[in-house]
Amino acid sequence: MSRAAVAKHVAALRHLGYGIDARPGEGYRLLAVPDLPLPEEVAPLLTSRLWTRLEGGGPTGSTNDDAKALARAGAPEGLAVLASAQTRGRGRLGRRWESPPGGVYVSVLLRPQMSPADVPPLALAVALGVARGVERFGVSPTLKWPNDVLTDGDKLAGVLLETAAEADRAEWVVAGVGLNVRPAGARVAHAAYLEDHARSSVPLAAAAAAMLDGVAEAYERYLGAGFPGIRDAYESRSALSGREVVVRDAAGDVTSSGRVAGVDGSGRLVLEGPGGRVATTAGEVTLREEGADRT
Ligand code: BT5
Repeated sequence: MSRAAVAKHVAALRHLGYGIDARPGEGYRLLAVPDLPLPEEVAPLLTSRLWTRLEGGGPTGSTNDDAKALARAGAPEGLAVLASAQTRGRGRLGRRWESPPGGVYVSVLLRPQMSPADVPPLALAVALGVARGVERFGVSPTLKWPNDVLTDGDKLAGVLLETAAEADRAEWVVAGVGLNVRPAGARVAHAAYLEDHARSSVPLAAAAAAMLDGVAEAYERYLGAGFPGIRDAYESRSALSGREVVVRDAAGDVTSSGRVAGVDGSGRLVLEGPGGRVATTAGEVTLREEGADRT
């Protein structure tokens, strides 16, 4: 490599936030690595082979939008778009996902060979994967059906699944995860932060890699054995088991209520109510003993 080429790469790395000392006649010295989920930092930490292409790492609008554009352009399964902050982070049903610096925002592109009906439980698999991934930092998250990862009842991470399907086959699935690692300034209401519960500080690249490895493992188990393959792992972390809950639809109307008996082999939430057992495929769950404003 020519000197000019090296200088160009060094300039690009400095632009990303790397601290690099240059001494004429001696060479370069790496002084500081930016605390960002940059592909260059995340890739060496990954153990899963699923993630073959990492993109982004800085601020963006929404990693789900970025990944969806790449999905439509034909990108293969195994793409992951990373961001350090988002200006248009989205939750489900048009809700906002607060995405300040100090969090990790990731969207992965999956192309599972499955019918569209088998796609929604993937949100549970992804949430489980995130929980298992961050357990390596000494945290023990719980799962709130369908897509929340909690610690002490507050939301550590959320999952947003978006998909395109043909009549009998999913074409692509973009699974977006927002994970709060540490607060940057004001705390988000009812948010939990990984570093508040971890053994030590967590670099954002390490958080991203843990999440990606966890998601890959849960996804592969779901592909291999369906929801029954991850059901025990999901149930053992469920924050809802045995709790009295109310389920509402997108319009806010109550669709069912009762005591949570568990999650069935299709990933549905099973409630025991006055009229017997009811399985729910979608909805917003609120604990009865909490205020209705808690998610
Ligand atoms: C979710 O929605 O939990 C899915 C969040 C997915 C975000 C990721 S980030 C990467 C990718 N790119 C995107 O644009 N999105 C995905 P939902 O279940 O609808 O929860 C949304 C609710 O969570 C909001 O209405 C708030 O009450 C709360 N909330 C917003 N930001 C939060 C945060 N940072 N931490 C905890 N709770 C938050």
